[in-house]
Order: sequence, then C-alpha cells, then structure tokens
Amino acid sequence: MVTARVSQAPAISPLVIREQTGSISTAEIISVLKGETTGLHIRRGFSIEVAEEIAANFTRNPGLKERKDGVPGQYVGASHYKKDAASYFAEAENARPFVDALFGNLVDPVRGLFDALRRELHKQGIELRLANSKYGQANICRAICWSGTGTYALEPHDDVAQVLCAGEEYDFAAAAKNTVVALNFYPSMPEEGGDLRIWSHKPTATDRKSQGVETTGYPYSAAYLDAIPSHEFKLQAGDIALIDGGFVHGVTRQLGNGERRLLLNCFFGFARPNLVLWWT
Ligand SMILES: O=C(O)CCC(=O)C(=O)O
Ligand SMILES: [Fe+2]
Repeated sequence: MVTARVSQAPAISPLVIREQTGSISTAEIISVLKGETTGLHIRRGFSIEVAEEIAANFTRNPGLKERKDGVPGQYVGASHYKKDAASYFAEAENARPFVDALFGNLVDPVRGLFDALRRELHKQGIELRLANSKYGQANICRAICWSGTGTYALEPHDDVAQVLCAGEEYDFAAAAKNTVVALNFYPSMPEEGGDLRIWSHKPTATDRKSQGVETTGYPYSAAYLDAIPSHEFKLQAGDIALIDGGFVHGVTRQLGNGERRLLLNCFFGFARPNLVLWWT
C-alpha cells in the first residue's frame, strides 16, 4: 500500500466583516470580543482634529524609540512581544508619561472607548481593567509607525502566539484561549497603501509550528497565505478598526512620501468569564 504524505493546506475560517461610518456601539465591540464579528471598521470613528493633534504629539514625543525586537517600526509605549512580565511592566511604567503626552490635554478617544466598554460589561457582571502585576500596570495603548520596506510595512502575523507564550506571570496569558481583540485607532494615514489586510485563516499550534512561528506568530510567508482569501480595510485618518487578532493580518506598504501612517493599538480579551483584561 502506498501512503502519500500531503502537506495540509491552511484551513479557511470565514471572515465576518462590518464596515460603517461615524459611531461604534459597545454591543458591536462585545460581538468582536465574543468572536462573532472578525473585523469591525468604523470610518470617522474619532475627530480629525484630535487625530492631527495626536500625530503631532507623536512626532515631537521625547519617548519615541526605534523597535529592536525584529519588527521594524518606531513607537511610544510598551509591547509585551518577546518580553517577560518584569521587563514589559517596567517598560510600561517608564513609558506612561510619554503615552500620556500623546494626548496632551485632549480627551483621549482610546480611554473613552475603554470607559464605555467598562460600564457596559459592569452591567453584565464582568469586570474590565488594565492588565497588571507586581511589576506595574499596562498602559491604555501604544503608538506605532511600521517601517517594513517589502510588500508589507508590517508582515502578516497573528496576535495570539505571543499571548499563548507569555508565561504565567502575565495575568492576560489566559486570554489566549479566548478571542484576543486588537483595537486600532488611526491618527494619521498615507494617501495610498497602509491598508490592514486580514486573511480567512486562524492558525492552530500545528500551523504555527509548520511555519516556524510558534512563539511569535510572526511572520507568515507569502507562499503560505497565497491561496487564502483576504479582506482589505482601506483606512483613513480618524478611523477605528477592531479585529479578532487570532486571524492572520498585516499592513500593506505605504506608497508615496505623504503623511506617515500612525496607529494607536491595544489588545483585550476574556481572562475569565467575569474578567476582561486590556494590555499592549
Ligand atoms: O497597524 C495595523 O493596522 C495593525 C497593527 C497590528 O497588527 C499589531 O499591532 O499587532
Ligand atoms: Fe497584529
């Protein structure tokens, strides 16, 4: 008997996408949190004046740094990616004044969404709070400009592998078995390119292993993603996008030399049935 060893094509998971203008309800956010909606795009989700001021505060921010963890970009704030809890929370504490400086004396739209979601979840007997540890507390968001120069400014990846491997000192590690929501605000966008592409594929541990990305979820190769359908969110300054971070996603390269693409990003997910944690 002859047995053929066929390498398995990546499984297709359907995308449930919603795109709308001007407002976002807590029910819609909770639908992403529960894994019912894969991607939610709100055009003009926050004011363009606020967006412009945040972008200016980023450019002149004394806490602006180059990433040195293999993901090309400049940032203000802290990322838990490839860090133990002690390093991440220490970085978050040190960066807090710089994250605050992104908003100056504006009413922070990320905090606004957090507060609205917290009030709604509280009514349902669920607590929402920032992740913390004996080393400190997470910030409300981080600000990032991706600077990859290939097809993608940010290579295709998933946001869950890094949570799965985060280790038990992290209170949010438990969220990896549920939906990890990535919340993105876009204060500034180029005229062309810089789109957020999401593929119809939610990798398993086996998939990650086959791609050599079990601990990082980054990057998936073009060949691996080739046959998988995808959706592209065409973003503009002032837009908000929420996605199920378990699906592979990436950011297309910016074209031209116009406005830089700036993102405010954070993650949240159920750590327990009555607790949702928020981190960066
Ligand atoms: O820049 C974006 O639109 C997506 C960012 C992202 O995927 C991430 O920070 O993990
Ligand atoms: Fe991501």
